[in-house]
Amino acid sequence: MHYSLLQQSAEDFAMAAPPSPNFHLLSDVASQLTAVPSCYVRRPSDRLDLAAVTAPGAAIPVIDLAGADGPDRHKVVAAVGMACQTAGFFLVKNHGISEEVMANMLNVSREFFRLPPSDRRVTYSDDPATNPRLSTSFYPAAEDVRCWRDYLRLPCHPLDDVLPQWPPNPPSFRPAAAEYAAGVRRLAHLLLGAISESLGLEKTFMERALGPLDQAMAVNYYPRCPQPELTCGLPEHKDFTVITVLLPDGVPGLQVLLRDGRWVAVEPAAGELVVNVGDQVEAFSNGRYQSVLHRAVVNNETERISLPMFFLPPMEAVVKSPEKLIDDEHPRLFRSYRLAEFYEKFWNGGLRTQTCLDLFKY
Ligand SMILES: O=C(O)CCC(=O)C(=O)O
Repeated sequence: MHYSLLQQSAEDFAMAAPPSPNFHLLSDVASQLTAVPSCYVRRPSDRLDLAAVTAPGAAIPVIDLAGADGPDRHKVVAAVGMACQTAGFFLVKNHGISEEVMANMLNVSREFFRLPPSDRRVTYSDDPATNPRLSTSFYPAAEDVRCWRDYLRLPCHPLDDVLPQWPPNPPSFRPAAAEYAAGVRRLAHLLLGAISESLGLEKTFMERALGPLDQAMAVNYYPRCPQPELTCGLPEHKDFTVITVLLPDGVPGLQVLLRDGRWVAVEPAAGELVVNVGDQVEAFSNGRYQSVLHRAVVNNETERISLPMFFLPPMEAVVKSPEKLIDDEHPRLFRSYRLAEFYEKFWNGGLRTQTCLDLFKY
């Protein structure tokens, strides 16, 4: 199948009807491509100016969470509040997830994308409502140009209910992913407590107001790309989450837009996780903390894997900034909405809706 696919022209590649559930996957053909098919080529005006990207540095703060439950908690809370207010992205260390658990998660993700298509046994779907799903690009139905990415999307909560739906192969996938997902959930509670306190609210206020957190992971797989300057792993976008916690594999690729308009590369040290504020914290905090544009670039040397864990309010939650955060200097910025409404608008806009939250502004 792959040979006939490669003999097709680039246009055929874009337009052909799927003869099998795995037809669409870039990872099945990328290693045999010597040029980027036209369906992945961005318009010249949309191509990324990679030479203008600032090298990683102090712009993305590193927060040591070791003291989060001790007498120095106020320092951790202040650092988290400052990071949310400035970059909107930060790195965390001493976060409670062991290097072994993170390495196992990365290994099983790599192994998953190396399985022959017939062994992946997960439903291929372009429908964001299908979970788990193995898919490609971002949302092919709403895109003119595809992203150089495949991904596996896994619901992660409640673990006992969702685990039987996860891929059975490789056999170590489920135990490794379950241990990692449970660890990141503990970290998310810690971070939301710190964010809530940094806004002058009780530690549990934000989580109680938003409802029991939903949790889903993406296993992003960006194959090596023969012409990375023509395409993009994921174009700039904001996350519709409360927060996102991303496990990197050490290959550079994540870039974040700073408040001063510069793009900066994010390159965490070994063991660090990347955290970012999503649209729901922006709405809840009445704009004090803002969701930030970020993107993933690809390269012509090696594949890259990234594992964002998305934390969301439940679909029926009403997202609304509390009265305590509204005053004459901070008038209410967003109308309240149900998460389900936000979710639908986000996916229908594809990544072209970089700022879905604008649709809810007064
Ligand atoms: O791959 C990355 O570093 C970024 C991933 C991302 O932004 C996403 O999956 O939404």
